[in-house]
Amino acid sequence: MTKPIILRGYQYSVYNRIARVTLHEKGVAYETEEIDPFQTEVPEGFLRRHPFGRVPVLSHGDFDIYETTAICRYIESAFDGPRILPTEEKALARVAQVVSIVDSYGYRPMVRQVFAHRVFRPSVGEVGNEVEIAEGLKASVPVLGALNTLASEGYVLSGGAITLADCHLAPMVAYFVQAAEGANALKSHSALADWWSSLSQRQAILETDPGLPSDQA
Ligand SMILES: N[C@@H](CCC(=O)N[C@@H](CS)C(=O)NCC(=O)O)C(=O)O
Repeated sequence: MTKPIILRGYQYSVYNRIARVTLHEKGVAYETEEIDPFQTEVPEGFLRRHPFGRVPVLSHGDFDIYETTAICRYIESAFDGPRILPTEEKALARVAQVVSIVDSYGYRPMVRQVFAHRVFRPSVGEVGNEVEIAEGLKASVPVLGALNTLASEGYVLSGGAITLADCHLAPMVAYFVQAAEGANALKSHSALADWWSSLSQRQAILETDPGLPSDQA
């Protein structure tokens, strides 16, 4: 009997979407369980699966995995489907670099500061903080610059086969460009802007678009 595959996460989480994009690119069917980690009380049972109370967690039968990079690498090796990790060593190194840049330097300014304060909070009736937006934009510029350099070089993010670099970066850029300031900042990084203009039309990206809470009102 095939073991159930359940992605436990929050529909608006970029990390949850990274796992979803990866599952879609691999053509793996899965169920979802909605867990909002920003609630004051994360369900006790969920903390047993993720001791840090974040999302997502992927459950394959009784095997639980947390940390998105580990989840995506598991999806790559446990299931058939197109390869999303290159075998060539330089391309593989660039994939790891993009993932690490996004996690270490991109997520907070691009998502938690620019997108959250300019787009998400207003969509739930809250007022965004302009200082957070300005700081986030400033900190996003070197991140876009570094990613643009890697996209220009050609190993990743440049129109070749889809890799985990695309899956990891796409949800962050999808949110960032919903802020006018974010869209503007991307425009001046032409290799990265070209990458996004093409990738944003891919089925895996379109199918996993969570929209905004206000879309459901
Ligand atoms: N290192 C974690 C990061 C996951 C993460 O930060 N997820 C966010 C949602 S996008 C979260 O659960 N935040 C809850 C919180 O910060 O309390 C991973 O790679 O999975």
